[in-house]
Amino acid sequence: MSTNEPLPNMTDQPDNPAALRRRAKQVLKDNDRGRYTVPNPTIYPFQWNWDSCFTALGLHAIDPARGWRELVTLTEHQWVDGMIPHIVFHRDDDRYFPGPAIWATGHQSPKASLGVLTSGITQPPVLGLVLETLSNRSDLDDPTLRPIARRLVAAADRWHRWFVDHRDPDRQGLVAIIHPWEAGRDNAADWDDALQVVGTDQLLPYRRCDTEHAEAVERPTDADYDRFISLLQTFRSRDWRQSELHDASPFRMVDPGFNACLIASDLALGRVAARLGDADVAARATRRARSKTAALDRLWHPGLGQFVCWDRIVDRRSDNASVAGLLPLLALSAADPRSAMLATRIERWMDVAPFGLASQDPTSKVFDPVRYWRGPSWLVVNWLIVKSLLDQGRHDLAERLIESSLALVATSGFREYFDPTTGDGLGGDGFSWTAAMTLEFLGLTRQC
Ligand code: 9WN
Repeated sequence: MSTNEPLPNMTDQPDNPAALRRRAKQVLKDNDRGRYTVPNPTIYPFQWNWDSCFTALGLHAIDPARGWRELVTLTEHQWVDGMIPHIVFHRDDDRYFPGPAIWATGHQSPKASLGVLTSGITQPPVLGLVLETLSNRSDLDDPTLRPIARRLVAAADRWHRWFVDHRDPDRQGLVAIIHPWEAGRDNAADWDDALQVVGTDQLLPYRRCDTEHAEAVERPTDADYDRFISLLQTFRSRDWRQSELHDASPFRMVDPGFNACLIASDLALGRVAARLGDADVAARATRRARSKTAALDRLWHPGLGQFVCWDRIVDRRSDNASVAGLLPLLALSAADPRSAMLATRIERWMDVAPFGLASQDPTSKVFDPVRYWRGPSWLVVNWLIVKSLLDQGRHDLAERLIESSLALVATSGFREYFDPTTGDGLGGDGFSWTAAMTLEFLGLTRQC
């Protein structure tokens, strides 16, 4: 698809949605390992935290019980301290680096004694959001489903409490990530300055595998990887004692997108807990969401008209405009004047880079349309933005993003991410979360 070609309009092509739906379901079936789904069989042969949550939405459309099962499997590997890890290594597979032997987290999750190990960091908390979406599509009075939903509510509540204890130990109001992989936006330009101070002198030799499966120019650089692995080594040297890692980490970043997911998930969790009659969790989750929403003010950048990261190491606000700074639209009310400003930003970005929503301001100097999280468009982020726009009553803009996301998949396939200036597919193919989001968007086209 080139920049000059018009976007295929899905509603004008009645045959396409059905074909796309069939193909999306097939991708999910291919990547289904029974109790969990791999994001992609070659590049990512394990279970990833936020991938699984988004994928559960697509699985639910095929088989509701299987959708719920995906979330249950993920939470079965919750650590005893409450963290839900970012990767669960269900099977041996040496196609991914770093594997379980490098993480060496050992005993921390209840299933570790059965040989199923995990990574030692977490990922964006979208479990609450997904839990509510599935709950709204299900009968929570069903005696089989009710205990499952209650169990997931309890797991999400424990995880969200863990965030406060371990990622905001000084109670500043927002949580910090201690590794770029936690944001799920590995090489975002948001961390460029902060990663400079992450030392690599003690780095043990390693060999990355990702560039064997995907184009190197579409992946993080070797310099990025050195920092990723150096941070991992720092945490491993502390035997993954989470209570120490925040203060020990040379990388502590308050990410508006990550915090927005946590706030939105807490609000969603509160509503599901209330439906299930769990007043304590409902009150706790709502309280957490309110205080974090107030704390977001500190991340507002008036000059840019959007939110930005805060580097907790140097106590400084960033000037970089990434898509993370648009995600607080999930947490703000429509009456908040910043909501309209964020919607305007989204519109402007899409005017410049019309294929989905760019992950970095397409007018910024560091924008790179193909290098992973420094510009490309990701369907899961588009879904979060669409959800926030619908909640804000901006159906026009939501519809535009849905249409362009569907056009991307129709033309370029179920790729990991897409060039927002050309619509070309990038990274891996046959991606679970891209397929799941396609099913979501196809469902939403009927509602807009
Ligand atoms: C590290 C699985 C994951 C996604 C992340 C994405 C990428 C891993 C990697 O793949 O990260 O966690 O090795 O590149 O950045 O968002 O969850 O799809």
